[in-house]
Amino acid sequence: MNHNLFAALRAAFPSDLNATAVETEDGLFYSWRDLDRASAMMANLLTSLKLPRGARVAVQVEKSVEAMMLYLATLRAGLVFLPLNTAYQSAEIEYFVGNAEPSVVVCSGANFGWVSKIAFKAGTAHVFTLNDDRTGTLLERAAHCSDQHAVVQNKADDLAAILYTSGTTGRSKGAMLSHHNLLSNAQTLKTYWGWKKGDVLIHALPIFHVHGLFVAIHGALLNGSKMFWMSKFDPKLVIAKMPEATVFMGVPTLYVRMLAEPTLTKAQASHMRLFIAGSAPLLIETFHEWQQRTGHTILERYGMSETAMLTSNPYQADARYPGQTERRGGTVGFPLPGVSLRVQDDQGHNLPVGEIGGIQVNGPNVFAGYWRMPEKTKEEFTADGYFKTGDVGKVDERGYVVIVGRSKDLIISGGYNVYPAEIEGYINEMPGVAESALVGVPHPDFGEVGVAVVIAKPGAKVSAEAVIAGLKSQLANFKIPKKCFVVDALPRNTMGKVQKNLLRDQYKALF
Ligand code: MLC
Ligand code: AMP
Repeated sequence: MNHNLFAALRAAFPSDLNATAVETEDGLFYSWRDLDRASAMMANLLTSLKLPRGARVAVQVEKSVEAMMLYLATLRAGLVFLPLNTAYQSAEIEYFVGNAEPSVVVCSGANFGWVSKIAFKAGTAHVFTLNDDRTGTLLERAAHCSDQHAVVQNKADDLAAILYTSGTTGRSKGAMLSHHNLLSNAQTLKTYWGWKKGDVLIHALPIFHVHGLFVAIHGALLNGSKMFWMSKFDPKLVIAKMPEATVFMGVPTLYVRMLAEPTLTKAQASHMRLFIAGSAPLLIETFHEWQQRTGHTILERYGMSETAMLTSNPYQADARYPGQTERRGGTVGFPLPGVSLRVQDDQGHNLPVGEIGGIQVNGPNVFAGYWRMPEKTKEEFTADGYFKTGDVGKVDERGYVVIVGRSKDLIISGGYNVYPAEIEGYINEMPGVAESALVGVPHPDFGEVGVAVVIAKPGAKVSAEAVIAGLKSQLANFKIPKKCFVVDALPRNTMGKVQKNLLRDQYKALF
């Protein structure tokens, strides 16, 4: 049996290959045949490069249907897909490319100069360009390749993708996901979320993270469902498309922004079947407001780069899942079928219902480990094979999982992760800076944003503006603190450790 994820996705294409698979906001229509042929041509191009098994294809391009086809082509060719956030700048890309040593790098034409320099320095043999207007050397070269391609044979645990997720301390870690991790998760969600014939997905998320790349794309493809494809989230456009669609997936910020639109009404949303939220905590206010405005109850689910989806609120009462009847705001629902979830204290004891501790998981969706970091991998798993999520929560008396916080020092801003240690490292390198602390505070749009608190060296002058400007020149835009304060001292406990909880409290009403 071939465990290649693409084989399963391809098998789910509808029999009418001329039907529309993707419709874009610019009025372009792609048929299922287009997806099949273009991914075959790109796969043949990749195959012609004669890369070793397990070679990585690193991709930092603007969202486009062709970028999705490149993902499918990479799977098809049995290679490993490595998506990179378009906001990443040179220092970030240098690290990922240096660490993953991809054989192929695909970037936008506009970035070719600096990206190719980094890639060639790291030993990458092939750098292609792909733009969001159907141009670039990747498509030029693929145009000469055959549109027939036999899907490469893969074993269940062969790698399909590496997703970098920042480390609490030190540098980012590449989570290695296998064909089976991804396919088993997609199949589970297809059943659990009741995907059915005629479903149409509004795809408005970026395609370099789990949510937009795996949950959304695999969901639609495995169901043979059409997608409305938006290169960038636009609340007005999503609302305008609701009468022709049935499923939407978004991070909480997207729901907050749609609620600010007067066109969001019960009538406008009446054709929709399912609204799914995740990647960051959905405020209970947003959950209730959405119910009132649209008549729909958002289904919140919880996942990670290392595991894809872990828990979900129920779609509807179902005899197969006894007791899982309603979607409850403020919870992330039940462990998905096949996922085992437990809560442990710091000493490694399982905690009973209602008690708060570290969430640990096990299941066919849980990743194989971090790329070339066996020690880190070992640290993050328990002796009996459970992955420590770094999320803190409990299981309530009805079995719903509730996330109450994180033991990892992480800020989730508009669904993107920001690791304070990384930002603090950059600030501490700046002239005149003695020390810094980055804390997450509530924000009405992004849910949570970073605020930097900085101490200057004795006699040195440091301005908040200079700190922000210095970070902007080096880091992805979503990592930039929304405010910076230069102060005389940081609050410390008796051990001398900075008390971030006090800083969070001090700045909690800033936005
Ligand atoms: C943009 N900015 C952000 C930001 N996105 N700042 C903090 N957090 C973010 N998420 C910055 C911009 O650089 C800009 O700064 C300013 O904020 C305003 O930008 P904007 O035009 O309002 O932003 P926009 O382009 O509309 O993007 C907002 C967004 C986007 C919410 C649409 O961030 C987004 O698509 N988020 C989804 C992320 C996602 O897919 N996460 C899934 C992870 S998977 P300046 O200074 O340049 O003006 C995962 C697992 C799981 O977590 O469970 O799913
Ligand atoms: P990432 O590493 O980008 O995949 O982010 C994963 C993290 O996002 C998880 O460990 C959680 O902290 C957080 N997360 C995802 N979904 C939810 C949710 N529904 N509620 C709260 N936090 C979530």
